[in-house]
Amino acid sequence: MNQKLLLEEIDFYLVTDSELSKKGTLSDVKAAVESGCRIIQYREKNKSTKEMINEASEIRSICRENAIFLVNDRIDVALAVGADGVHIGQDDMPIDTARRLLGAGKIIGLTVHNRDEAIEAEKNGADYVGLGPIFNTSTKKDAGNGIGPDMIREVKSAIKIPVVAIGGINRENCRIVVESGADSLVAISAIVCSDDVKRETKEFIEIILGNKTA
Ligand code: TZP
Ligand code: MG
Repeated sequence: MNQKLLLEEIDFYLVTDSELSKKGTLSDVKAAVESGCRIIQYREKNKSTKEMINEASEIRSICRENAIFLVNDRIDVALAVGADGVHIGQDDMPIDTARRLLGAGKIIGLTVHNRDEAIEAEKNGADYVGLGPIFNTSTKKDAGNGIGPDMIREVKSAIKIPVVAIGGINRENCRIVVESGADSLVAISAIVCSDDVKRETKEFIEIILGNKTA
């Protein structure tokens, strides 16, 4: 399977959060993949490297043929478990260094906040950009204020690689995100704080697909 081609077709993207999760990261990943989520980013800020490698290997197995599996920040963990790639931020390892370590076949996503950063990300070889926070969010303490959905259109018109929208997105406001041109969207708290991750994921996917084909 060519993961980079598949990336173009992704609609709903789950990022894990063990601090907010009601049922735990592995349970969230399993439920989301069973509901049709085809991209998972393992984002873990509190566990030891050993714990992360154990958990990431399990996620690798759950995703296997059904979902792309990326690791946030930790290129070493991604390499150790054979993940499909990484998601990095503006202050993490430079893209060209990450590319050298990972190889051409792996996916590298970069967080951007505006058009200029998105153009730079594409130029430096990112496979997609994560744009946000679209709305205010308390999930990422240093995310800053919401940039608003209009920024999605602005960034989309400037680059060719997929744009993944993130930050404060829930079932009520996700239509405007899709209508503004996002290729894919992330919801963290809306999913992992839910009592029924399976149902919540399905509902997001249905809304996104309904709006994409409308
Ligand atoms: N990066 C920008 S906003 C954010 C991250 C990781 C948090 C998104 O979480 P939520 O709960 O979907 O607002
Ligand atoms: Mg980071």
